[in-house]
Parts: sequence; C-alpha cells; structure tokens
Amino acid sequence: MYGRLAAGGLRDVADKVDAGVRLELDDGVRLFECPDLLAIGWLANRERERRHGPQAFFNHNIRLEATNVCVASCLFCAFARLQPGDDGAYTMTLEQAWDKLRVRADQPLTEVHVVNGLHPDLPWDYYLELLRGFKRIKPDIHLKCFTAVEIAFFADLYGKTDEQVLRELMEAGLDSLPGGGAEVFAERVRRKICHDKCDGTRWLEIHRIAHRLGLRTNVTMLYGHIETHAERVDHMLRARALQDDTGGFQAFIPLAFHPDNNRMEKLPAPSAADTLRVHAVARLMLDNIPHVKAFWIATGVEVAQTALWFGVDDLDGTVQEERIYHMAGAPTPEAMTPAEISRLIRGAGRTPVERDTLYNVVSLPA
Ligand code: V47
Repeated sequence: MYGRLAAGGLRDVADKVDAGVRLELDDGVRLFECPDLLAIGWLANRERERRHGPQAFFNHNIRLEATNVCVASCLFCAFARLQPGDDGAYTMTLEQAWDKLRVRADQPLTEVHVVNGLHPDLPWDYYLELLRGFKRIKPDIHLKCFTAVEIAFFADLYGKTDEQVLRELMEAGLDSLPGGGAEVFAERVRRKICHDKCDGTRWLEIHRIAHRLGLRTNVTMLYGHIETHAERVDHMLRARALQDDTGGFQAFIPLAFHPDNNRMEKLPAPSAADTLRVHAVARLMLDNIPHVKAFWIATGVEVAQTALWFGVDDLDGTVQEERIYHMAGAPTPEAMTPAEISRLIRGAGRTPVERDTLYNVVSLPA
C-alpha cells in the first residue's frame, strides 16, 4: 500500500501519520484530491483500528423534532416551515412530544435526540418542561437535545447569555448537545447557505462553554454542496483546535447533503466515493476526536456499512421517525432495530457494540 500512496503523491502524508505528526490544511486537501480512494481508506482504517480494533458502535435512540416552524432560511433545508400557519407546519404539544417516549416504554432506549426549528413564539418554559417531562417518564434516559444554533437562538430570543441557557437546560435535564447546525464553518459558505443563523465562531464558542460546564457534544459537517476541499479541511481543523482546548467532542459526523425539496435542489447529491473519502479524511485529520460516525440515514445503509472500513467506528442509532433527511429525499428506512444494525455491522466483518450516548458499553449483541 505504501507504493500506491507514493504513486498518489501521498508518501509524506503516510509518513506523518506513521510518526504521529499532525496533518495540516495542505495535507487534507491532497487527501481529497488523490484519486486512489482505497489507499486513503487503508490509511484511515489503520487509524480507526488503532483506536477501536474491530468494534463498531451504535445506540438505541429515538429522534424527535418537536416543531418545524423556523425563522432561519437555510438553503439546504426541506424540513422548515417559516410560519406557524404554513402548509405542513407543526408544533407538538408537550403531551404529544412526551408520548413519543411513552409509547416506546417497552424498548430499552438510552437516548432521546431532539432537533427543532427556530420557533419565534414558544415560551422558554416549553423547552424546560419538554426535558423535565422526558425525565419524569424515564429518569435514566439521556437527553441529547438542541443544536448550538438553537442555543444561540434561545439566548437572543429570551434575553439570556449562551451560558445561562445551557445552565437552565442542564438543570431541567439536558445531558449533552448534538452536533447539528455546524454545516461548514467557513464564512463564505455560511453567507451563501445559512446567512441568518448563528455563525461558526459562535457555534464553536457555545460548544466550548458546554464542554466547560461538563457536557459532551458532537460536531457535524454538511458536505457535498458548494464547499471546496479546503473549506472541508478548514472545518475539521477548527473543530480540532477546539478539541485541543477542551476535549469535549465525542464524535465527528459528516452529513451528506440531500438535494430534494429545498432551494439547492439543482445540485447533485454527493457520490458514495465522496462520502467514503470524507469520512476517511476526517479520521486522518481529527487525531484528537475519538469517534467518526456515519449517520446511516444520510449516507445510505450500504455506504455506512462500507464506511466501517474507511475510518468510521460508529453508525449512530435506531433513530425512528427521522424527518429532516426524509423530507429532503433520503430513501433510507426511518428506523433500524438493534438487531438490524448488528447484522449490518457483522456483515461488514466488524463487531457490534451497543453503547450509550457517552460510549459506555450497554451490550455486546450475541
Ligand atoms: O444541522 C438539514 C442537516 C442536521 C439537510 O449529534 C441536512 O449525534 C443533508 O445534526 N441534506 C441535523 N443534511 C442532524 C444532525 C445530526 C444527525 C445525526 C447525529 C447527530 C449527533 C446530529 O441535518 C442539520 C443540517 O446540517 N441537514 N437539511 C439536507 N437537505
């Protein structure tokens, strides 16, 4: 394989990885531009196996989107409705939201993952009660709720600091932050695709505060639209720099752009080869983030399975009732059972490990 890496002009990059020397912007761009995908996958796989051996993690979770009313106008979004009365707009009552957990009392769920639109009129107490109610129903459930974009929105809407918002949510039961809303940190890209929500600097600052307060968080990257290779690598490097300071990120999650029913629908979806490469490059650039996750809803089930040999060690979870990707045309199922995910992982020659949100082992599926 070293011969192939040398032929692809990447021998020096491979030597750096071998010597534990950090890759920089130029190295990352070259990893994106070298045609030999398998050589890059091999390098990333070595890093993945060094950290996690044959293990591949997943969790038993549900996804909840309590409202799709949203004041932001991200070009890639097929989920948001701008006004409460718009066609297809919905906002769950607290009882309806809690029911999503109540009706699954028979499932050994460990996590509720909540992502909402930025609703202009809900009272602050709605969000606090949402969390308190979930904990009343299932006290040991882990609540991974609200992206940094939502935290910034709450702070501005309710006249609080970002830290106050996080502290009050934590008191109500918040356990960690998901990685959504990061998109691509580069100002050029954000100006074009999501100009009216919190910028990359504030997104990172909110995660810095969350880490200081003891919360673990994730970081995503929406790829396959207008971003350049350098902007992808820059995004990874900004996450890596924060991780050097705090150590609070658990997983990096590349999110494949889905082009249906949104204002970027003229763009093609990223190819499977690009998806495998993005995950592999993330594994190589992000030497300080423990997990690289393939969100199977976004990548497609088969590509997520293959990605387990391209730097990925985690497949997210059972999910159930996902809307953001399905409204943007994702052909994936809306849920997988733990048995189905385990079969998928085993089919790739990896060892399934059911984890909780903080990567404690819950079970080793037989
Ligand atoms: O921030 C929206 C993305 C994200 C589209 O932390 C789209 O464990 C592609 O962040 N095509 C929300 N992507 C989902 C998310 C997430 C998913 C899985 C796990 C975790 C985690 C977080 O979905 C948004 C945005 O980047 N998104 N529309 C679209 N058309």
